[in-house]
Amino acid sequence: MIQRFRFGTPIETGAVMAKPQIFEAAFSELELLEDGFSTLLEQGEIVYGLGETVRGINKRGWLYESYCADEPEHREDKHALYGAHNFLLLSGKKGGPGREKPIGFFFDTPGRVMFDIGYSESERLRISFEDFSLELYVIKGDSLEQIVKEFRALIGRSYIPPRWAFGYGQCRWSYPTSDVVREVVKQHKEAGFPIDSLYLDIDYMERYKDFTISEQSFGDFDRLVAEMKQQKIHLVPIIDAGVKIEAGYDVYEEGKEKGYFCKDEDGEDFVVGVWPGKCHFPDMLNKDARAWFGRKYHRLLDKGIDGFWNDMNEPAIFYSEKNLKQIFARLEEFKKQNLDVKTFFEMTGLVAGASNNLEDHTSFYHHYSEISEEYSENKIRHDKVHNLFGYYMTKAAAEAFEELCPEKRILLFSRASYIGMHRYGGIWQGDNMSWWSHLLLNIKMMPSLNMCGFLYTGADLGGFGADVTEELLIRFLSFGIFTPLMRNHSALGTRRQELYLFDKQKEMLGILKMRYRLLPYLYSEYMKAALRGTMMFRPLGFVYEEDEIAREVEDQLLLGEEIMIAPVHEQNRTGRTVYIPERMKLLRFRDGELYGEEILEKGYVYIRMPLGDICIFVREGHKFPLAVFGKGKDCVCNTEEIDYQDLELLGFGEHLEAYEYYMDDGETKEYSLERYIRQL
Ligand code: MIG
Repeated sequence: MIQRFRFGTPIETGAVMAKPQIFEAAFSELELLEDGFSTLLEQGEIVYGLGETVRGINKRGWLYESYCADEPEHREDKHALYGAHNFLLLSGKKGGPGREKPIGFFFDTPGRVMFDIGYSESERLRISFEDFSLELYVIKGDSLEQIVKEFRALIGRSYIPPRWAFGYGQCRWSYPTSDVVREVVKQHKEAGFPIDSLYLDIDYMERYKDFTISEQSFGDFDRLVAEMKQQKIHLVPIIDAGVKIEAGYDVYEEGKEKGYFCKDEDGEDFVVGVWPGKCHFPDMLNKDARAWFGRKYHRLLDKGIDGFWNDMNEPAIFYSEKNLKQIFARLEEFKKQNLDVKTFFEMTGLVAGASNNLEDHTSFYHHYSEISEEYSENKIRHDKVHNLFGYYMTKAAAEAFEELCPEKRILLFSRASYIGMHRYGGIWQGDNMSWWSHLLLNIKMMPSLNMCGFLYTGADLGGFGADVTEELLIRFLSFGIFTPLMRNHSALGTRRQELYLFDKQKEMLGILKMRYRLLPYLYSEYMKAALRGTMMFRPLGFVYEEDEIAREVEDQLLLGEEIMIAPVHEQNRTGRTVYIPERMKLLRFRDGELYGEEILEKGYVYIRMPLGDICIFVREGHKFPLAVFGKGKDCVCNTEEIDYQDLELLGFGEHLEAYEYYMDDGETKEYSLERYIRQL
């Protein structure tokens, strides 16, 4: 059951599909404060939710903030990452003194929200708003899953990518020329690695101008796309949020002429510095600007491109022209001074503080077409709607695709997001590091994101910043084979992490092979989760609600109804302790082949997992499908070569439930649970 309450004068966000009637009875689920809400948390009560954030699956014990941030340091002392996902799910201990049943809350507002989850007071949850205006949805149900399902029905069906987007993708900031792209693909093929996509980072553009192609480095772009297509490789270019200010650049000229850019106080186009130098932000909240920006993607679609990633759309700001002027003026003063401890750090802080400066957010404005009826004008200051920018940039692209190629699925994912955007695209988990702790973070984020509707997601495998090691890369891949987005990406200046550059290629190949064998299952699970509004990845506490140990396990996940995974996420380990929440069968794979089976009883058990082994734990009474690569081939090269019909089934138990296998054409939008599910 969903109850809707309204506080203040909420700004529309476009998160929910249809708003239920406002609930008339007095609001009593949370205590009302001047600037938000509060409630006591009982001992052992779990707080799930918040999607893309730092720390655990259980969000208790920290202060989180919903304010989309260009945050390259995903450390546990941070409060916000790129997304704003204001959904919480409280799960008390069965038979505990507090709330008898689980309860969900969606705080729908586009501005800043603070979630103090047992930080200031360990037994208290406090949610406060910079602007206490919101639509609040309270969701009650008997189980966590039921609540998630109702919430997901409220916010609408998750984005569905083309099936090829479940293949392995390789990225690097940057592959600087089309010949380098060719070479990277060639190397993968020669080493026998299956691969479906190659990502283009900012250097394919001419001076970082959106929707242009560098004549110098990618002059043969059309030929490149054609060649890649022949090899079944999809090229996926990046699109940035800022449009370069440059006379004669048509996107700039048009946007300026039509008034489609965000404005400063005086109504002038607001100037920010990002990659290309000085830029304007297209006003993604203005529907005409959005339609205009979205249609620009056709330039690349026309060239045969069928996937995009939207970056820097929190939006990230290196500096604003206005602030930079002030900084330079202050530096002139510093120049004349004898800098002491105070003034020296003031000076360095001044420059370092230029990026993503919050003052800049209060210096520009949107013309928000759908702001809500209560507002007499459409003009709104950016900070009030900050969390919608990336969402509406992605919506711009998705709506244009709907118009330009309505039949075809286009791959689309974004860095910034808000709930609602999950209908238009996926997200990648941003600039993580080649750190072991970030592999663990990746694991923990999956179910939290799934609750909020984000199903198509994954982290930069191997880690984006810092230097990877072979071992970390292998462990990242060993988990990454289960995530819908499986992309290896790394930053400029870090160690290269293309798989063919390492010694243990045999292990890596075996892991990738396993990904492709799992594809029918992963795709089927994805589609069912999208079409039914369920989660592909669940924390153990969702299923074993009464098992106190299971409720605390955060480095193992359930995938679908059938299997559990327990990745190694620490260095120099040849195995790990796994909590088995019910009798299960361990299946051990190497080189993509099953080579060991073991029945495990409930409880803790140490499992050997040497590099290259993939361990899958099957729940009793269940089975799941794997692709078979026969006909003289011990591996496939891409998602197209997989036989999605002739499958091997692996299960555990005497009486096996039929597996509901969903399989459609993977390209068009004719999804249908009735038509495409078969019982295996
Ligand atoms: O701040 O385009 O998260 O994936 O490689 C760097 C360069 C800008 C940030 C993205 C990252 C991408 C990088 N971009």
